[in-house]
Amino acid sequence: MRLTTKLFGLLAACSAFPAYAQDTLEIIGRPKERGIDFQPAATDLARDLQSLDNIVLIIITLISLFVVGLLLFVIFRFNRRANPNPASFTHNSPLEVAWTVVPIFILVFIGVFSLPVLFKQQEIPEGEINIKVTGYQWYWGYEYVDHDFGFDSFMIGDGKVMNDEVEAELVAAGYSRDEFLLATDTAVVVPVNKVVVMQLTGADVIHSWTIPAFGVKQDAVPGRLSQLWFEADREGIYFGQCSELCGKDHTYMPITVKVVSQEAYDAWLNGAIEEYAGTPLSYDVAQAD
Ligand SMILES: [Cu+2]
Repeated sequence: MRLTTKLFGLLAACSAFPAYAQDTLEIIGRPKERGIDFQPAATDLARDLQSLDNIVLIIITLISLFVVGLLLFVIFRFNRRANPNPASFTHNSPLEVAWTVVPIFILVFIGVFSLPVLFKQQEIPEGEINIKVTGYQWYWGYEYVDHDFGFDSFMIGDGKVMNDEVEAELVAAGYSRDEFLLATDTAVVVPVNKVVVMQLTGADVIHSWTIPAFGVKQDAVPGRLSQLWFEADREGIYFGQCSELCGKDHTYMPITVKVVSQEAYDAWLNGAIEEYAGTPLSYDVAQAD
């Protein structure tokens, strides 16, 4: 059993070269058991939306405390015993103006911080790396359109159950059994500190592509092309999961992104172009014509 497991692992390691151009990458973006905080931010987008979340958290905490305080005040000050003869007025114009205007100011205040973050996400810059992402039931397809090649990305462990064989596959791919349900056989590989633009679509139903540590999430809708962008500033492995309920195996179409150095990316790119028959880097379009 152990021998077959090892052989299987070796085979897996040999047959899927482009998936792991590097062995020493740290796993940064992944959910933590009992974790309630954000994953470590690896892009400005993620940092921006995490600080926006902190601002909103402070505001809603203050509002909640204020409302609870008011409720307690009314309960104790105006109960039947403390206040046997209730007032009979029904309107108080200054108060009504106040509870309309104050929330408007609060919302405008939040908007001042929120809208720039939204625009930054949605205004897509010129991409240094362009990748087309297609959501399928139930896996992801990636096309490196600059170099005319593409590949599909499946979760490691077809049977969706953890066993020795799956563990061997995970280990061969540079993961451990902890990454079961997160790691994929091939990964999106991108260089660090480069603007990556992704165009997304769905082949069958709506899926959604996300990497929480990058602060990006975008629906992949059949018949439409939507875009997202990110510029990761930390090398490492980042996981995400399809985030739009898309059928029975929705749970089993995770996303793996490897952010690597430019040298590692170039090496990976050359290997991938060879493996997936992409356009060689030296290919000169003018000469070909
Ligand atoms: Cu899904």
